Amino acid sequence: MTVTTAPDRTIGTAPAGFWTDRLSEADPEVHAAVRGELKRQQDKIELIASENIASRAVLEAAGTVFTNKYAEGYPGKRYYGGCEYADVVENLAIERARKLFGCACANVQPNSGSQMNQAVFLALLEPGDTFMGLDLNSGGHLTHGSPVNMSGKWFKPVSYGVRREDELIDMEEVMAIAKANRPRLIIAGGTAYSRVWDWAAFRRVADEVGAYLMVDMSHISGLVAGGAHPSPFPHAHVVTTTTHKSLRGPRSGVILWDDEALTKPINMAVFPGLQGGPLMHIVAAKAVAFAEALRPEFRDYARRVVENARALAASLEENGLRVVSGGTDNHLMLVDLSARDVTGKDAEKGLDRAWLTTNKNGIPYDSRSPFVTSGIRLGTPAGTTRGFGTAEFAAIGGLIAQVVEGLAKNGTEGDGQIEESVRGRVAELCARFPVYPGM
Ligand code: DSN
Repeated sequence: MTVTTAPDRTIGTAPAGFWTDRLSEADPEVHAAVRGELKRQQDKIELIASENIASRAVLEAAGTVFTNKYAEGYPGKRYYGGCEYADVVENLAIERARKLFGCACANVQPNSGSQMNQAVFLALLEPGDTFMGLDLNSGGHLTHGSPVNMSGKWFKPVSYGVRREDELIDMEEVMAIAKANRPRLIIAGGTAYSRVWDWAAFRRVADEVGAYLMVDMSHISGLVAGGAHPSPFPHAHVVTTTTHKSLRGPRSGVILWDDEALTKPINMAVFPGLQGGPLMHIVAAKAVAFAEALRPEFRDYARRVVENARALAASLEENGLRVVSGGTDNHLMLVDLSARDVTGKDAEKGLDRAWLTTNKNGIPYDSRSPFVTSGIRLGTPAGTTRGFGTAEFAAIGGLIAQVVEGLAKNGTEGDGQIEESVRGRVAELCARFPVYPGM
C-alpha cells in the first residue's frame, strides 16, 4: 500500500519554540509596540479621515498563513504550485468586489493605493503623456501628478483646482483646461475634497477630448459601497480605490472596470508589470472586508458617517471655526485656522496632546508650506465605527474648538488646563464606545 499522507509534525531542525512561541515570548520589543498601538487606538479619538478600525475578522485574515504563499499570476494561471487556496480567496475577493461596486471586472492584487494608480498609468499611458488631476493644494493626491511623485516626473500632469470664492470644483474650468491640453487620461477624486463628485460631468469632459476617465474613489469608496455617495459606474472607464479608508478593510488597493478590452492591459500592468507575488493574506482580508460591506448594516454605517460629518462640521462652525466650502457632503472636512492665526502643525500637536488624532492639511490657496499649513483635516469613519453618533461628534467639535482657542491664546504650547480637561472628556467617550474590547 502506498502511503500518501504528509509526514508527522515534528519540529525537525527548527529551534525549539519556533512553531509555538507567541509574539510576546518571541519578540517582546515588537509585542510591546503592538500593545502600545492597540492602547493608542482604544484610548484616543481617531479623526484622520483616511483611517478606520478594521473588524477582528479582517485583522485575523490579514494575519494568516497566506503570508507564506507565493501566488504570482492569477487564479487558475499561477507560476507556482500549491495555489488552490490562494485561488479560492482571490476569486472570492474578485466576485465580492464586482458585486459590491456593480462592475464587470476587478483586480484585487494591488498592494497599495500608489501601486494601483501606477498600474493604471502603465496600462493606459506612455511615459510623457499628458494627464489631468486635482491639484494637491486643492485636495488632490501625490499620485495624481505631484512633481515629486513618479506621476509628475515621468508623465506630464496638468491640474485643475477649486474656485477661490466657494472652494468647489468648477466643471467649466475643468472642460477648458482639458480642451487646451488634450490629456489622454483625466483623474477625478482626491484626498481632501468634501463635496459630491459629479462623475457624469467628468465623463462629458473626457469624451469631449477623447480621454480615459479614471476615478480614484479611495476616500469615499465605503460611502459608494453603502449608497451614501453616487457610484462612479457607469461613467468611469477605470476606478481605483484603497480598501482601508471608509471601506474599512486591510491596507491595500483594488482596480475596477467594466470594459473587457481593458482586462488584459490592466492585469498585465499589475502583474508582471509592477508587482511580483501578491500579498495573499491581504487579498484574503480584502475578501472578508468586501463581504462585510455587502451586508445591509454597512449601508447604515455609510449613512451615519455622512450624518456625523455634517454634525461635526456644524459644531465647528457654531464654535467659531471656518469649515472649507462651508460644510461637507461626505466623511471629511478641512478646517481653516487662519482667522485664529493657529497653524495646522500646532493644531495637530495640540489636539494630539488632548488625545484627538488629526492631521495638518493645506487649505485651498494656503499661504503656508505643506509642512506647516493653515488647516487640519477631520473625518468621521473611525469614530462612526466605534459607535459615535451626532451627539458625540457635536461634542468633539466643541472640544476641538477649545484646544484651538488655547493655541490662539498661548501659541504653540497651547493651554495645558484646557488640554487636560479635554483629555478627560475623550477618556469618557472612549470608555463608553470601546475599540477591540478584550483584545
Ligand atoms: N495618505 C492618504 C490620505 O491620508 O488621504 C492618501 O493616500
